[in-house]
Amino acid sequence: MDLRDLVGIKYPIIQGGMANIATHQLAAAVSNAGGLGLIGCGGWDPERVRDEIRKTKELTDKPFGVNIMLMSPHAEAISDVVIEEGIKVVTTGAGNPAKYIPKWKEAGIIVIPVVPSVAFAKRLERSGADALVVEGTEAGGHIGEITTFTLVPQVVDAVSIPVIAAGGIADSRGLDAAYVLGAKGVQIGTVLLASNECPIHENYKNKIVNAKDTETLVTGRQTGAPVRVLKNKMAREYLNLTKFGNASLEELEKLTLGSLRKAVLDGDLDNGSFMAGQSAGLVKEIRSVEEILKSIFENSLVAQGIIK
Ligand code: TUI
Repeated sequence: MDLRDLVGIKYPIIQGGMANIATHQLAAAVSNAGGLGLIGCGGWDPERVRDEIRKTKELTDKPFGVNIMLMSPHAEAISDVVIEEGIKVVTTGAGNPAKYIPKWKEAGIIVIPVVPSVAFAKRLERSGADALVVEGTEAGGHIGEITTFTLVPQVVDAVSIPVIAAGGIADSRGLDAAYVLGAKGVQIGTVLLASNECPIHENYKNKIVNAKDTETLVTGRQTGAPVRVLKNKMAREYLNLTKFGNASLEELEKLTLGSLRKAVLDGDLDNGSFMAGQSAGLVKEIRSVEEILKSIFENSLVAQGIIK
């Protein structure tokens, strides 16, 4: 089943649940433009999430969802907030959501975990997921090892629920390619960073627009939480510290502590963690969310019915 029919939206496009970035402003803008907006809970506490949900409801009457980052200490509490607030779609990342799926299904929630591997995809299909976002290593933020181009068709062959492709998709060619690989929708994040409605510092948006193909690197491989970011002083220092595999976790944590917030809120070019995917090189201008979604879909062969 296509993502459009599964969640009742105009374009088969989900917004990534970007921590500290995917607030009610962005989620509502994406939903109002015809995609599926998501509130990205990141490390927020349950009351902040509830507040963001209520603000989103004030801004849109279209479907929207909540992304729960499972490494958060608040994940368990947030798993109840989405039920209490009548949320229709939940996506998850950075962990295994299996223990929450029964109560979410009972509440009528459509559950779409983000997965980085075939094994994890199969496990979550068995646990009752309705669809999967299959995210390749091209994506920004916390990532798996496998590329979108190889992972999506392997998961499509391994499960019978709809697969939504993520990682490296920023234009209509990416959407078409995802559908040719067997996906029934796409998730985008990086291209939405360069939107008028995205509530991040101008420096962050400009860094995306100016990025070339080789502009990202991956930190945190040593600590087991690889994170793709745009190159800067902070990212290089981090890599230097981990080069010989002997940096202490404390040292690394000190460097990353609050660094995403420094990027998002202060636009701190040296010390911020500017999470972004490899598709940053494809993003050339800052546009409205509506223009971005429209251009991705209306220029696609999927829109013309040539690819199904
Ligand atoms: O989750 C994401 N992307 C994210 S989360 C995030 S916040 C963060 N920042 C620093 C370190 C860690 C988190 C920023 N970007 N994408 C979905 C995703 N999920 N990518 C990889 C995974 C994943 C990884 C391991 C999912 C499950 C998993 O298995 C865990 C298990 O329990 O077996």
